[in-house]
Amino acid sequence: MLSLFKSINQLLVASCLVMLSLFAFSSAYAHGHQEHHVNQASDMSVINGYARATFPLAKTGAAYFTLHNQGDTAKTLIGVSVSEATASEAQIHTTVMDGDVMKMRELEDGVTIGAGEKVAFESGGHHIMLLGLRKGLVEGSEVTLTLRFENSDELNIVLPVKKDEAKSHHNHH
Ligand SMILES: [Cu+2]
Repeated sequence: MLSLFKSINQLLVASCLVMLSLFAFSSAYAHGHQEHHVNQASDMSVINGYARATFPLAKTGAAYFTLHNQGDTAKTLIGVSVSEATASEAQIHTTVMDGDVMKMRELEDGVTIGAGEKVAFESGGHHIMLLGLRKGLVEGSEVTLTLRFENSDELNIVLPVKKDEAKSHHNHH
């Protein structure tokens, strides 16, 4: 009788250990899963970003920056959103020549930044187009953008609104 009691006790201890290890395993799994969902595009840095100041009634504007992918895998920027207080929509654009005419086109497949590479979004090339501006873009204010990458990585950036330096510099000549 005593030996039976002893073995039941051992069984309980053993099953308790199994449950403990299962619990540890499942919480570790949940933790890893959670981290994947809040993944920030931390390998991506934004250099020299700004949005170009417009006149107050302007309905479209543009934002420029350079993306530097410091990670070891290529990343694709697939979309951009803009705070609703600023504009109704943001699109990834590129500039193409149609004969002698410069035209802008939406890049619906996004832009891939290779591992270790930099891609410039600049006047006359790729840029972020802001559509449906509420009050234009006032010099000295800020624009908040969310850059969305493949694998649900996101990067929030705050850009200053500035006069186009390249253009005003060019006007001096
Ligand atoms: Cu554009």
